[in-house]
Formats: sequence, C-alpha cells, structure tokens
Amino acid sequence: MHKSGFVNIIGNPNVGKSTLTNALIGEKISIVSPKAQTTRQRVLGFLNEDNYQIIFSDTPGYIHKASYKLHHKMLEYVDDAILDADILVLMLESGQPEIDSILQDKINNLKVPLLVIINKIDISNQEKVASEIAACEQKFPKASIFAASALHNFNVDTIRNKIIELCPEHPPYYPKDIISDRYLRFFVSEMIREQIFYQFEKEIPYHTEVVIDYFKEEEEIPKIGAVIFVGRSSHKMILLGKGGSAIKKLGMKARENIEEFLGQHIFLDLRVKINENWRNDPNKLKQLGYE
Ligand SMILES: Nc1nc2c(ncn2[C@@H]2O[C@H](COP(=O)(O)OP(=O)(O)OP(=O)(O)O)[C@@H](O)[C@H]2O)c(=O)[nH]1
Ligand SMILES: [Mg+2]
Repeated sequence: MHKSGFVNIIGNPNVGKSTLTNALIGEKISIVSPKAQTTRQRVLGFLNEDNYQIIFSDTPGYIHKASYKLHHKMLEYVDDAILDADILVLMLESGQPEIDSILQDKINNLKVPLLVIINKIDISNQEKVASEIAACEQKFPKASIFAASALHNFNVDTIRNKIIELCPEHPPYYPKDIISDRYLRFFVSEMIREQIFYQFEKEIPYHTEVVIDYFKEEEEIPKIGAVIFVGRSSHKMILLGKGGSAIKKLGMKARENIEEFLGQHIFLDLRVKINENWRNDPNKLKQLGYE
C-alpha cells in the first residue's frame, strides 16, 4: 500500500506556516522572516518515504484587506489551496487566534480532513492555549487540534504522524528523488528576497521582487546574476545605500545562504532596476511568475 496526497497549510500572515512546512519536511523549502507577507507564492515540498509521498503546500498568509493586485494573486493562491487539498492544515497563532469569518466559512464547508494548529505556544502560556483549544473545538467541530511550536519542533512529529495516518492511498504524484516542484533558480531568488525582508525596514520588502537573470552552473565557481526590481527610484537609492553599502551587505549574506544551500562557492551579482508599478500590473506580475 502506498499513500500520497496534498496537504495544504493556510493561515494568517506571520503565524509560522513556512516554519512548519520546513520542519515537517526537514528541509528548508520556504523562506521565513519576522515580517508578515513573506511568502508570496505556493511552494510545494515533498516528504518521500518508501510507502508514502506527502506533498506539502506552503501558501501566502491570508490578507484581510487586499490593497494591490499582488495581494489579490496571493489570495487566489490561498483559495486554490483550500480547494485542492486532500488534508487542510489551518495554522493559528496563540495569543491572536482569530481568523476572517469568510475564511472560516470556506474551511467549514470542506469535506476533507482538517487539522488546526495553534502555533507559537513557546511564547504563550498554558491557560491561554487551553482556552484557545476549547474555542477551536467549538469553531471547528470536526478538526483535529494541536498545540505546537514549529520553531522549537514541539509536536511537529505528532502532527506529521497524524497527516501520514490521514493521507489517502494513492501512487506517488511526483518522482521520489525530488523534494520540490520548484527549480534552483526559484530557491536562489527566494533566498535573496528573504534577506531583503531581514535587512530592510518598513515598505521596502513589499515593493521588491527578485528575478534570476543568469545562472552559469558549468563554471568551476557558478556565477549567478539576479535583478532586484523596485517600484521607484527612491526605493532603489535605499536598496543601494550610501556608496553601495546596503546592497553589498545584502549580497554578502544572501551569498552565504545560497552557498550553504548549494554546498559550494558561488559568485553573486546583484543589480537593482526600476519596474514601475509592478505590484499592480497584471502583465508584469505574470512576467514575474505570478500565474
Ligand atoms: N516564538 C515562535 N516563533 C515562531 C514559531 N514559528 C514561527 N515563528 C517565527 O514567526 C515568524 C514568521 O514565521 P514564518 O514561518 O515566516 O510565518 P508565515 O506564516 O510563513 O508568514 P507569511 O509567509 O508572511 O504569511 C518568524 O520570525 C519565525 O521564526 C514558533 O513556534 N514560536
Ligand atoms: Mg510564509
């Protein structure tokens, strides 16, 4: 008997969906940052064993008030994830477990198994978590409910075991020797974007997109060229910093992370270009990979 199924993780921004995805798979598939709306696309990561292949889908956080076209795209991905799940995982954050009523209705109309995870219990307290579990039992009567800390790997094994138990019988959907539907270029661009979320404040990360221009793998030390797109020249100035100091720091840290991921040295060439209104232009979004 072989099991395989799609396990889609949804929830508010910044609750720890990507951290959990990575912990469940045991590989860094999805970027993580302390800022909300880090994840912008669906990223599939596979957990392969002889008798199962679980396909996890990390998703963007559910945005209550979409203010530009990129937000609408991100919400579409969440809707897709609700519809194509074999098992749906709703992640909540202890201390602020509320979700949008529209989202709750969509979830309650589903026929597939639902797991509700109350995350970040390491920074909460027992009393609060107990009352949140009780509230979830009311709101989601058919769900399996777990308290967890994705960051500290608390209860992640239990959740993984429950998912494997619930997973339908099916042959593998993907080859067993790959761990994601995405190619290297995507991971590299995401690692650069992750650093932008860490190193720049306020609106900057939200006005930025990263595209890999070239990836010369055949060279002894591979050369990667990436373009950071921003909406306006004032953002470009901030990204470059005084005498190029900011982009230099960004490039250094991103290169370190990419080298660790690839297990080899690389050259990384970062350029900043203006791509006006990219967040709100459907054609530009499509070109940037938001299908
Ligand atoms: N204390 C604590 N922090 C956590 C836990 N899980 C995740 N975090 C932190 O919460 C922040 C957001 O984590 P992400 O995994 O990026 O959250 P996300 O839900 O994917 O966020 P978006 O992609 O923006 O929707 C990061 O700083 C994580 O380190 C946890 O169990 N405990
Ligand atoms: Mg995320």
